[in-house]
Amino acid sequence: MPVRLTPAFLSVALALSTASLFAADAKSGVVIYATGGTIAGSSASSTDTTDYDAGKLGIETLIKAVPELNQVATVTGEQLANMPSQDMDQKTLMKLSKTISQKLEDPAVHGVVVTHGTDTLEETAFFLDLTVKSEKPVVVVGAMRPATAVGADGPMNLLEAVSLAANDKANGRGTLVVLNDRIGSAFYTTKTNSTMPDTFRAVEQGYLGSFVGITPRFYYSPATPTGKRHFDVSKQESLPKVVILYSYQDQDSALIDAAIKDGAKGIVIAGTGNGSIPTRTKETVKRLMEQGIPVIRSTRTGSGFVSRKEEGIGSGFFNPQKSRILLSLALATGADMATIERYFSAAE
Ligand code: DAS
Repeated sequence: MPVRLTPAFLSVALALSTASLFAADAKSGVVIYATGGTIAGSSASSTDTTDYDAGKLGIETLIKAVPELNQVATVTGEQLANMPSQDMDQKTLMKLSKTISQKLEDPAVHGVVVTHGTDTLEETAFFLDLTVKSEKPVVVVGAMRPATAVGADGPMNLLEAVSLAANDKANGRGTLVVLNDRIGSAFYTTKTNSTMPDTFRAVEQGYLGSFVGITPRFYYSPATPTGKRHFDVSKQESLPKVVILYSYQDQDSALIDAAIKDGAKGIVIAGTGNGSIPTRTKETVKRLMEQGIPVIRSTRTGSGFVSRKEEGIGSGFFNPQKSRILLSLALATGADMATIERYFSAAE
């Protein structure tokens, strides 16, 4: 099945002929790091949007499919991995973060784009937001329909992501997420729907901006999320293991204990409501905290704040998957319990 080009790209080409709509500096250097996902997905059927293979097409194919990229920036691509994002691991994350940090020091590079599967895109984006220290834009982009599908969203998403990474207005905003014509902050954005193209949202915090044509339009001037920290992983080889356990009626402590036996150095519980957990598990959580093993109580509800807890630590605004990344980075950089509690409190 050929990668679909014609109809969508024709209209993009027409839009590009209106030069005044176009804010990006045509000479900006943008590096695309490809890691796989649906944006590089392929299927034998043009109507297959669920059972295709993610992470099949190489970065050259993705770039060639969107010749308009060259009008937005001087684009180069590098294949860092090619996997469905459920297989993303800390080794690749660390490599990505270190490679991007180094690359952004190059004055010829205005920004970088990371192509990624959407399933764990928010985790990688959050990790990069906390570990890459640069005023230059880092944009993480994916697609919900494979490149071979009717109405594939990947080519336009990629073009918008590169346009954003090439644009001065994206500077100083941390890592950004682009899908479905919208720009989100990696700090808050999460995947909210398993199959729909408008899946990425920050339920309470909203979007930072959107695209008009392929020009990014921000709603606000640059701001830093409250309580955002930087973690230097440049000398780090690996990250401590942190697991997520899902809470439900009848939950007991068996899996918490099993996780610790398996080498977990921290636990995140996707608690019910405001991070509540069954009474019978509280003693275990208390014991782990006393032993210096942090237990973060987040929420399985999909949004909202988890307040301070007597047993364990409330996750603040961080959902379970973001809590896992934050706790792992906190442990890797030697944070003590009080510091970890502060990281999750959403305080400055
Ligand atoms: N399995 C998905 C992944 O790679 C496909 C996608 O959404 O990109 O995350």
